[in-house]
Amino acid sequence: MLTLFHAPRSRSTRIIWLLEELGVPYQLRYVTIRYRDGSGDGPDAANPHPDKKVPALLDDAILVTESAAVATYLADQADGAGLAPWIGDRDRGPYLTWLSWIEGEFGPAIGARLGAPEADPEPAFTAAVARIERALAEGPWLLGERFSAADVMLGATLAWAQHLMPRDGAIPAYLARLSQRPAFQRAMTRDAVPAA
Ligand SMILES: N[C@@H](CCC(=O)N[C@@H](CS)C(=O)NCC(=O)O)C(=O)O
Repeated sequence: MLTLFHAPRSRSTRIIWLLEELGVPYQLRYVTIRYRDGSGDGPDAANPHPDKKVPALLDDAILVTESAAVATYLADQADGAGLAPWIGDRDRGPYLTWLSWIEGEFGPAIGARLGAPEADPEPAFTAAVARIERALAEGPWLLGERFSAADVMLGATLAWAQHLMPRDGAIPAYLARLSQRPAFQRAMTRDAVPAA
C-alpha cells in the first residue's frame, strides 16, 4: 500500500494530484511541518522523512523522499496510466529533464524572486519563466500533445507562485487547462485536513 505523508498547501499537494491522475490506491497521513512564514506546528514524529519534510512516500516499507524522486517513482510504477514516457521513448529525456529542472532550477529561482526587490526581477526567475513560455508555445502540455507527470509538478508549482506569473499568455492558459482536470479538483478537496 502507498502512504503519502502530507501537509496542506505544500510540495506534497502535488503528489496527491499525481496519485489522483495515476488512479492508484493510496492512503494519506496528514503531518505537521513548519511553513516558510513560521506558521505550523513544526516537525511531526509520525513523519518518516529523515528531515521531517513533505512529501514522504512509503510503499509498504520502502521510503521515497524528494519530490522529483517521488514523482518519478510513482509515475514509473503506474506506467499503465501513461504519465511517464518509458525508457526508449523519445520523450523520456525531455520528461526527466523537466522533472529535475522544476525542483533543481525553477524552485530556487522562485525563492530568489521572492527575496528580490519588486523593481529588480531576479534574472534566473525571468529566464525560467521565459523557458516555460517557450515550452508551452506548442502546447497544450510540456511534451506537446502528451500530458505527463511533469505537467503536474510544474502546474502545481506555477499555481503556488501564480502571483508572480505573467497575467496573460501561455502560463495562465496552461493553468486554466490544468484546473479543469478532474484529478486536480479531487486533489484540492483532499489537501486540507478533514474536519474531525
Ligand atoms: N527537496 C525537498 C524539499 C521538501 C520541502 O522543503 N518541503 C517543505 C514543504 S513545501 C517542508 O516540508 N518544510 C518543512 C521544513 O522545512 O521543516 C523536496 O523536493 O521534496
